[in-house]
Amino acid sequence: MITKQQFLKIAGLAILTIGSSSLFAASGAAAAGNAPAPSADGASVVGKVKFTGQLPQPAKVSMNADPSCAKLHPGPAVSQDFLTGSDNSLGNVIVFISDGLGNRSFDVPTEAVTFEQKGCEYAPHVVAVRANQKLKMVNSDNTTHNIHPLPANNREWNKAEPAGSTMEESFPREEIAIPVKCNVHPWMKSYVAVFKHPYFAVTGKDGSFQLPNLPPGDYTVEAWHEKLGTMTQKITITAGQTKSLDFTFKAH
Ligand SMILES: [Cu+2]
Repeated sequence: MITKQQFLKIAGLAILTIGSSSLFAASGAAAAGNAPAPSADGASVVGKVKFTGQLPQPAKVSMNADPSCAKLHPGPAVSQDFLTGSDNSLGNVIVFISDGLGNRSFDVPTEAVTFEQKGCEYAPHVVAVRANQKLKMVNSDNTTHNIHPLPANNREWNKAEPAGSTMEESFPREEIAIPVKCNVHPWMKSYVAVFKHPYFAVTGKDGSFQLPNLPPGDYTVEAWHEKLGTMTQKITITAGQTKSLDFTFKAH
């Protein structure tokens, strides 16, 4: 049995040996941010996000207002704000370096990050991109959706997207995170986080994350959850070191 994280690690190492950083970035985009090119003294922060206490049960979502959506869900659809796994692990958390990178600048990946509307839900529910990186929005449904980001630090826009179509947009400024809604289907909500650097990850339901290829230094690492807020921890890492760091959110 091999976990997704182990797979990504192995895949990353395999690609490292053939020396292609662009392939690594493409394969790691969903789970590990846009991994920067490996460097000899690169350090890593790895860990897990958990919660204590009792989280609310995921709210049931009625899609009856649009029968084409409702028929895609034989069972009840549920909101994705609390994605949990066994062992109190917490998904849909963005873990990122919030301070310590100084004035370093990083090339923007040429690959787009895909953000899908499928079953009248956004997939993934929380997506992260780099500033000025293309966000490719795909409507895989047989109904018209509408994508309406409500940013505080970027330009607001609001576009209808016909069934089966694709469009691209980008956000020029860092913002963690921009709420996105669909004006056609009021239950559709998601978040897009925009980073000016590549050191971020969005947890899956197993709560695990990794921030690879960090230059040695002193950093603040932040974890963000749409309902539970943010937590920060300070770390110092030396060249080549792998440091473990866990975050535990209190349910309230
Ligand atoms: Cu919609």
